[in-house]
Amino acid sequence: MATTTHVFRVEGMHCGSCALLIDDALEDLPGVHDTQTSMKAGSATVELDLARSSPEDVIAAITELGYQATQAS
Ligand SMILES: [Cu+2]
Repeated sequence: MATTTHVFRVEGMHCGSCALLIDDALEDLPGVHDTQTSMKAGSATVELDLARSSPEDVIAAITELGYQATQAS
């Protein structure tokens, strides 16, 4: 299966646990192979199998936790 890397800008993180919380939630999404969320950078980098989840699904999962996410690349 093929994965592609997607970068999301995330607003509203205020500490390292916010980033861990987001990583945990994203790893539960089908088709997510790796995530790296950085509070410092205000971003989440996600290795995603687009056949199983879309960037919109990633945004929805982050939004559900109370943060604002937009796709950066
Ligand atoms: Cu926090």
